[in-house]
Amino acid sequence: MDAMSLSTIPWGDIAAHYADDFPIHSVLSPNGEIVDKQAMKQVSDKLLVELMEDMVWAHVFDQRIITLNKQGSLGNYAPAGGQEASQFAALKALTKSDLLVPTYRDLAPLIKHGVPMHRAFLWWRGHIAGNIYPDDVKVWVPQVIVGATYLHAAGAAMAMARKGEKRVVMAYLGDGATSQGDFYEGLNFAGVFKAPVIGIIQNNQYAISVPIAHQTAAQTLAQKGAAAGVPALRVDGNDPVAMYLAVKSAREYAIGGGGPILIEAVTYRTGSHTMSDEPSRYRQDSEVEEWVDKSALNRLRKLLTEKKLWTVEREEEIAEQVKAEIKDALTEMGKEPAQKVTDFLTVMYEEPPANIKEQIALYSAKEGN
Ligand SMILES: Cc1ncc(C[n+]2csc(CCOP(=O)(O)OP(=O)(O)O)c2C)c(N)n1
Repeated sequence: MDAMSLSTIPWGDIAAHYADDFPIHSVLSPNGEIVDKQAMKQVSDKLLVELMEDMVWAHVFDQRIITLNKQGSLGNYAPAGGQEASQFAALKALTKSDLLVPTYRDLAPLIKHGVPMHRAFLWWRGHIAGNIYPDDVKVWVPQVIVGATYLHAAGAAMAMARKGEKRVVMAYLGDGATSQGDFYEGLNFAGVFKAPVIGIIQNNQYAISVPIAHQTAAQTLAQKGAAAGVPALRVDGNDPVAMYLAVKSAREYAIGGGGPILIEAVTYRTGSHTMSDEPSRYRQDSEVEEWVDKSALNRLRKLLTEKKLWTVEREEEIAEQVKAEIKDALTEMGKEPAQKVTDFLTVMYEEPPANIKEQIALYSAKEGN
């Protein structure tokens, strides 16, 4: 903005100015053309193929879980179709020692980061065993409290920084989550204490039925980072190359002691909020079709097919592999003993208070423990 005199203050222009500072960055255009040749040089063909494999895995997984939900084999589910690049290309930039803090919509990435698939399924069924992960898997159980992923991640990252650990925390959160107090509190702490936390705001345009325009008067979500002194970037969340490079660079910055980075991934949820939601009540089919056209899968498929690095057969092979993995995980899930009420009561406290002890006794008798 030009220097301004207080004789006439253009308030409207000031608000618009924030948005100008946060344009959407991309490397691949919506139809898969390279728009940032310099950035493209930083990614090998091998990496591009791996990104595609991951995203196809995620997409098939999502569709299969939706079907299993409809058949009653699995509990409720929050579809993530359309968000493959925001989730998986971001994840690709981490190492297995980095901590992932996911939401209820990030079931597929948490499996990719090492959580056994049957544990993730047990979590969705509300089974207590779904909260127990192997020690070497650096993932926290999915967070249902909207906005809390960022607060917890900031705390974990502050601890890592104090211990001098060379790793980062990556937290996913939604556009709606950026309206929550937890988010602002976490952001403020992260900024002050230079916590190595990368926040991935998956701006999928809706918080259940609330569109982004009704969520906030801010024109971008990235600018919320600036208010806390946290460097922020707005990235095309359907561009896997842009997402990967942004997170890779953010990780290096955070590990180097720079502190937190906030990334707004501008994307779209093509499916329903959860399996109990009916999106046709709040959005038009034409809007969904428009976003599907510029999906991450379509973009990268086009680019890789032109480079002769991708085939329909490879895609079918991955689909079969995902289905087999899901089948095995369902079998494994079936081996878990049925959930008991006492299971919940006994893990809550090291030394249960009197009323909980009473309940444990009551349910132990009922359940014949
Ligand atoms: C603190 C809190 N308030 C309300 C809810 C109910 N709720 C569940 S999901 C959701 C919408 C969240 O939207 P967003 O953060 O954009 O994430 P998305 O679901 O789109 O991935 C709401 C309001 C909740 N889980 N937690």
